[in-house]
Amino acid sequence: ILFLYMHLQDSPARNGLYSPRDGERRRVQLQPRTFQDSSASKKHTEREDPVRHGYVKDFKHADSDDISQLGIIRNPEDQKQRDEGYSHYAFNTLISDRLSLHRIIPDTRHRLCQHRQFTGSLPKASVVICFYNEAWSALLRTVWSVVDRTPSHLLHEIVLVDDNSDLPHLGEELETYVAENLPQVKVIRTGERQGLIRARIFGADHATGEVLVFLDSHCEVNVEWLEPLLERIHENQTNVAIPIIDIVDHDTFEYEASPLVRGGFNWGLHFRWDGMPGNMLIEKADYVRPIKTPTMAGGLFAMDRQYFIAMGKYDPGMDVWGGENLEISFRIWQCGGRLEIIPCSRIGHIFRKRRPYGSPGGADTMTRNSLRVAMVWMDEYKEYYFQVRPDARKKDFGDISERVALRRRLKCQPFKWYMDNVYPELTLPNNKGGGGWVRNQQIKRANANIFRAGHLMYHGSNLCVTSEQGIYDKKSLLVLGKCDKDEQSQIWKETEEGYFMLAGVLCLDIEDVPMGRSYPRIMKCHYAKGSQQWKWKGLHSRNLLNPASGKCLGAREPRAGSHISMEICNEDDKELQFEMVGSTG
Ligand code: UD2
Ligand code: MN
Repeated sequence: ILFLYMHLQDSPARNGLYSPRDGERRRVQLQPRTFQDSSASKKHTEREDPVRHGYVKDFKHADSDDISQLGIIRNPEDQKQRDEGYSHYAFNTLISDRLSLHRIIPDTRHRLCQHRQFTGSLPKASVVICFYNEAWSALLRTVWSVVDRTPSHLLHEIVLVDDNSDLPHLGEELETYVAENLPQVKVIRTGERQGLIRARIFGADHATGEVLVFLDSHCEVNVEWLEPLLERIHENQTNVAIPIIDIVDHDTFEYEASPLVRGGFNWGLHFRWDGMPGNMLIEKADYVRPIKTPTMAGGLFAMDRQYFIAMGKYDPGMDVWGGENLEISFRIWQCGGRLEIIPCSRIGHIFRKRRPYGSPGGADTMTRNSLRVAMVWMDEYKEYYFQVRPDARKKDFGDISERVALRRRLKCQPFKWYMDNVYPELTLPNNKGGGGWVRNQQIKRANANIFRAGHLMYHGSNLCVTSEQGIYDKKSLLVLGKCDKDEQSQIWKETEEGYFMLAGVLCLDIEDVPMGRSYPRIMKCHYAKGSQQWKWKGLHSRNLLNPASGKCLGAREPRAGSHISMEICNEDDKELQFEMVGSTG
């Protein structure tokens, strides 16, 4: 690999590709491949099959309704491909490579979204996709899904921005493939690793469509994904439109609908999903209307290009990953725009368990970037960030004078305005009473109709019910973990109907074991009661009952790391006592 890397660095073809000053599409002179017997060239032929034939040899129906076979390991080579895929890309590339680049995915939109008419005068979009060392099949499936599911009169172009990847297939092979198959696509290269934030600025600078749409390099857009986004921007140039982000399972590649959730953040300045306040979803039509959201996850959104420029693009002082999503969210709201989730637009995204790349020099870019957000946009509220992250106080965040000047020039609102008008649900850390977490019982009275959210705490301990594998991993079991208010895999939303959603994404459920001990786990929410419905048992007791199984949540060993299990309910049993200790109403 090192050899290939050095080879690529030296290769004239590579150096002759697009640099930041040279974004125009042009054909690259082809160099003979010199790594003929490497596995890369072998994969090359395999990779081409899905495009030409719709599936890879031996796997005849690689569409979403029949992907269960695709993970089968037939020989040591398959095993190797799978293992290497996980280590390079953090998802199952064995399946991704076998799956059609044109696979059909379930239409996850609400019924009311179907058969809608759009005005004929929607603006055209430039779709900007930045990538760094992305898997071939995931990148190309992203591109093809856009080509396949976007009316050509709305697709101005697709701009693929290579952020100086060092994998061989993303070099001239990609260039050739695009030249032969994808006339809508232009490939540009940053020439030096910029990180996703500057790579997006670079991509936007080379785009010429009326509207910019940003996508990650491992997405699949769904039916009629673009029209509702464009419609909203067409109505008002200062609307920034966000799709619902569906989940493409990183292990199985199943495509799953996400529930309707909004973007929020916590005082550690981490993005989080918030359940919808109950009063926002009353009529059926509420599930399809634009929904105002305090923040965006970051990766997928549409924005008028001139507006993007006028609003100061992104903060170019931010490196690699993190923070830019809150920065652009605060900026849009505080400077007169509007951030909305458009429920009729759905895009699948592979949520990986870990990020498969680092930053140059291994720097903690998230903290540095968050500091810039705090210093430029948050006024006195930045103190709450420092309360949660005292270590950040002494860290370097570079020069922010241009962003401060931008804020002044755009005459933006103070952060307090944002808190009061856009995100009043966010409570301050340690507020009132100073005792850390507020007991949920009190919150419930104040907001009788709204779900409650917070930690599901092992009664009287400092241990909280925690997902073992993060918030997106379907089937993850639960363990006791030290309570941490920034830990998304501990934040449960209890809805009125008795569903417990972890970070607003997956639902508390139980394993389907007919006899013997069973364990709770998190699963896709189906909202059909059954094993996903829970009930606090008795008046004063704190047993959490799962009526479908007749059992209660329990922890056999009251120590961090031990698994939560389902036990015979017993209101006096200490090991079965839990309570909600919450933050927001
Ligand atoms: C989320 C966002 C992501 C970004 C990030 C915070 C979604 C679905 N994803 O994390 O878009 O806002 O939060 O910063 O909302 N990339 C580069 N150069 C780099 C590193 C990454 O071009 O140095 C590309 C990468 O290949 C990918 C995109 O940037 O296409 C986003 O990166 P990610 O997928 O690792 O971020 P994710 O989804 O964990
Ligand atoms: Mn991503």
